[in-house]
Amino acid sequence: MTVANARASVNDASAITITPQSPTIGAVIGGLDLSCDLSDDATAVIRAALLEWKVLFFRDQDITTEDHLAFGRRFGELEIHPFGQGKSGHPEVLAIQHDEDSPGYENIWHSDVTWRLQPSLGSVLRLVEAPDIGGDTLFADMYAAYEGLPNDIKETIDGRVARHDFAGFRRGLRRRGATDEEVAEFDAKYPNPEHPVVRTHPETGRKAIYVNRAFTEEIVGMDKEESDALLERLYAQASFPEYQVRFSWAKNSIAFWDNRACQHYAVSDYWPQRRSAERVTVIGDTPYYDAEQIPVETTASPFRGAILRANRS
Ligand SMILES: O=C(O)CCC(=O)C(=O)O
Ligand SMILES: [Fe+2]
Repeated sequence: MTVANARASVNDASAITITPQSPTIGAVIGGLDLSCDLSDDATAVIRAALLEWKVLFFRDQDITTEDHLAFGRRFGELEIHPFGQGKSGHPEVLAIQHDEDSPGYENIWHSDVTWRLQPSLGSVLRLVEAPDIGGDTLFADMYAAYEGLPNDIKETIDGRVARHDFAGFRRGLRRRGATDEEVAEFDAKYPNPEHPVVRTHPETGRKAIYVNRAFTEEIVGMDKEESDALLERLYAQASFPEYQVRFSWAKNSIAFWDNRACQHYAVSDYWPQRRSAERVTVIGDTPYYDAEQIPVETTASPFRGAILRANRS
């Protein structure tokens, strides 16, 4: 992979291989060199694979920051994270670094930035420095998690909305000495959005659980006890291995996930080793619930696993 003539050649769709990593979620993509541009056809194949497998993995992508940004932009406009650390000179590149002095904290099931009115479509994360061992990331198929719920819970949550907040980041602001006025500015800029508890995916029409332990505060219109108990039950869905895939990173591995269809959990088991990653994030649309939208057929759907123990009475 040479950088000098990096954008001279183009990836063609015919070379792409897609290797599933579990029955419903995760596929390794081969045949692409992301230091080269994607043709329109190749972009369409990757987009379709993302919709089908919810998270795509790429290996050995020794690419520049420009290449990383160019790949992300093939799928939409990129966001700037208001609280995270941007890479110097590249505000759309979020630097996620952990070491002895800064242990990983993304070890909580979540979908990114659901405290935004328009949470991201997806993220493209590239590992820049891998620990010797550990530091895997798990992804959970939230369509399968929804499909695996007992009918009475589905009936209770369909059409409901939940309130989201950036509470963890607000605590971080306060720790770093932000004034009340500064915090109030962020509160005004990112007012608590209400998103559907069950989200209809805008491209597949499939239904996914769209509450997460990191950013969801409460289900609107329920008393607190009832809302807390129901949220706990929904959060538990992401934790079942039947809905998951686990990715072991190496330097220059990339994961591209659909934030509307899956949640992720970065295992924080490598401390005090160093792990360093860079993320570009594609802006998404306003989440909605539409009971009538007809889901598209995919080979990876629907979830056909055994009934989970949690559903047995
Ligand atoms: O470091 C990782 O593997 C994932 C961290 C994370 O939650 C993210 O990049 O959104
Ligand atoms: Fe995340």
